[in-house]
Amino acid sequence: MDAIAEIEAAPSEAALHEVKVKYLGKKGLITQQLKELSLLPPDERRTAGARINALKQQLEAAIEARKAALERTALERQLATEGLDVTLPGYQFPVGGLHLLTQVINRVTEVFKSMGYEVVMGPELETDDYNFKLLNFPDEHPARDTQDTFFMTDGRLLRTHTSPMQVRYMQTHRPPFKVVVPGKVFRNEAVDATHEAMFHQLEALVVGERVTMADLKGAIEEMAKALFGTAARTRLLPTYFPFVEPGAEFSVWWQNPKSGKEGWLELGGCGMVHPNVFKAVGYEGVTGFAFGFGLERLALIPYGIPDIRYFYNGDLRVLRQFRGAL
Ligand code: FA5
Repeated sequence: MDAIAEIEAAPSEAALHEVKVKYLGKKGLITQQLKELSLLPPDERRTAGARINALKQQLEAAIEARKAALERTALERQLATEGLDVTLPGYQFPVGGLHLLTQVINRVTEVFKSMGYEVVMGPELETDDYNFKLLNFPDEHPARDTQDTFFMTDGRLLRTHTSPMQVRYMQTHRPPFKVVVPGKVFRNEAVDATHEAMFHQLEALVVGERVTMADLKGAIEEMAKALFGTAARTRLLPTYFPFVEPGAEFSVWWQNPKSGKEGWLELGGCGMVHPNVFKAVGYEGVTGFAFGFGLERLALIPYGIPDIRYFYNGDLRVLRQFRGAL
């Protein structure tokens, strides 16, 4: 059998090694021939040497090729027996998610950002001045009773609404501007299915020259359409808040696409900024509107959540249902 055929037929790496030793080892046939070159006359030596060297290289290349082939077959055999079984069940890694309320807050602030509003935050611990007095709630005014809260011994209180940020923002900025303030608010409430002692509001304030009630209605309408679809409708009913004049409560008409249930969803209060509030911050020659509403309300009804307390009792069976809801 010639050497190349012998190499190509070697059934294993060990057999291939033996063939290699037989030809190229210290006492191998090729090595032997190279040693015997010196016995030849000089003119034959050169051609014989070239021939033997070429043969040697040929054999070396064949050995390398055979080695690679043997390795490949071994790997294939190993994969066939030890390969991954992709039908086995994988490991489940728990994945967290944003709380439904966080998702709602993010979504609503995105809507306002897209309408050119700036988003700012304010302190939850407030003074009586910011929460009431500068918003035109005089001392002893009965409107204060609608928003009872928790007081610190130094007279500060947990804010009952996000409206104090109207005053704080106006004191530090010049009009025109459009701003929204999301955040936590607190009230001394008898807690029930629709009232919590801690909840969230979003306040909007727009001030400039010739800002009108039509702009207010337009802003609420745009928000409703962005949140509930282009068929959404809004309604304003006159009501009283000391810091706006005229004042209104606003609702959106809302329809659940799944259950078909529909109705007016009362969201919050709104109105034109009261002249006394502008006076308190030293603004002249401008008008403005403000509105504020409960973010839990906004999430409760559309998602069919029957009780506001589900937002805060940490029951994962409830919260998991709203992972990535928006
Ligand atoms: C206010 O808080 C005014 N600051 C709103 C406002 C802003 C009027 C700007 C005019 C201009 P009211 O007390 O009605 O208003 O509360 C607004 C909304 O907060 C309510 O419509 C409701 O959606 C939500 N809300 C009020 N109390 C609770 C509560 N205890 N639990 C959950 N949500 C509440």
